[in-house]
Amino acid sequence: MFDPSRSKPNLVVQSEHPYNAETPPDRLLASHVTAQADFYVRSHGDIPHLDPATHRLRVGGRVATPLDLSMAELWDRFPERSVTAVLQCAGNRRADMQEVRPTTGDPWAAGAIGNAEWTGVALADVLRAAGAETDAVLHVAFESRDVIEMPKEGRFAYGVSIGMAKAMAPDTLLAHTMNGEPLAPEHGFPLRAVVPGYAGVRSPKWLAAITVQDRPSDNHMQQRDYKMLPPGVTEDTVDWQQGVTIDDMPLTSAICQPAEGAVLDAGRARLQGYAVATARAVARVDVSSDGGRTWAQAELEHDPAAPWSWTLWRIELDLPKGQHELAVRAWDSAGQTQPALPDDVWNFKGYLSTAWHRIHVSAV
Ligand SMILES: Nc1nc2c(c(=O)[nH]1)N[C@H]1C(S)=C(S)[C@@H](COP(=O)(O)O)O[C@H]1N2
Ligand SMILES: [Mo]
Repeated sequence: MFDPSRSKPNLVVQSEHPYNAETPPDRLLASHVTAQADFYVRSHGDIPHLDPATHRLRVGGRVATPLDLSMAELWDRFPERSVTAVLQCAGNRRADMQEVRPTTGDPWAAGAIGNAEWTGVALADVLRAAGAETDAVLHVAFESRDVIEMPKEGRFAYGVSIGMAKAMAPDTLLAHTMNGEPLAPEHGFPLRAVVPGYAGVRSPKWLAAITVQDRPSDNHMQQRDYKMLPPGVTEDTVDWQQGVTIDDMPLTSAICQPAEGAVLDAGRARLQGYAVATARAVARVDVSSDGGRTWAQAELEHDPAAPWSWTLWRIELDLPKGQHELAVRAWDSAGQTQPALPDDVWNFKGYLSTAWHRIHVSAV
């Protein structure tokens, strides 16, 4: 059985059932890839314990040759492929938004994110082997083995979908390995999808079935959750058909050091954190020690061979005695940057909380 206190001793737990826990800021900085033991977990239902000897992947729908593959067949039949990519929950940094007005969902700080090297096979190779139709208007729906229980919806298996173009992209994987280790049960053992740049929700764990179809998945997770909604909409008035599906994640950044409320020695202080631009590159990271009135440019560390990976940044700033509001904002290669205030992006689900990340410290 999965024992979170043993397998994930460093995480900050948001909820025990379902198990949701985030990486503390110092562990995010610990290495360019986040150790599996430190990697955040977001689950909507149980954590199934699947037997890799009997677990199978079915591929059907608009395909010439439906497939029904054992894990051994899946890994033997297709070329191995690795991609280093960020996985981030659309609810990352929701806590900032909740200071504006309450939202539904767990109050994640900046740790519902991690960067990992994922290894498996390209989804595109599997779709080609099945003779899938690959017209860009089609969708690839996924179904998983975990069971979600909701007051209104009842019990159902997790399911989501992605568009055909993203499904055929060479970096979209069916993965068995994370940072060179088999996936842990809580990360989807023995099989998960990894859809780089997309919100974590589109990377189903415990994957059991793939269907090529002419419409998005009709699963609750795809239809009535994880959508962008305007600020006036509430839980009672929401029309999910009007929401925009969250796929690509927006530009974001966070301060991981120092911690909120830290008391520092006056003088030189080192600030560090991450920035993520998903489909684009992080062009610049600005850091402020006066709440955003003036800015200095951080030093960036990015692996050019790993475009889906995050950018870690660092800077030393002079902090005189007193209270300071530290802030960070990233710029991408298209010259776009982050909104200043969580008020600018508030929505009742608390998704895509990407305003300047602010940390309050005192120097003595
Ligand atoms: N089957 C299944 N896949 C899932 C989920 C889930 O609850 N069940 N949660 C999704 C969400 S919302 C996120 S953010 C990521 C989290 O992946 P991790 O727990 O490996 O960090 O998994 C996604 N895939
Ligand atoms: Mo998520």
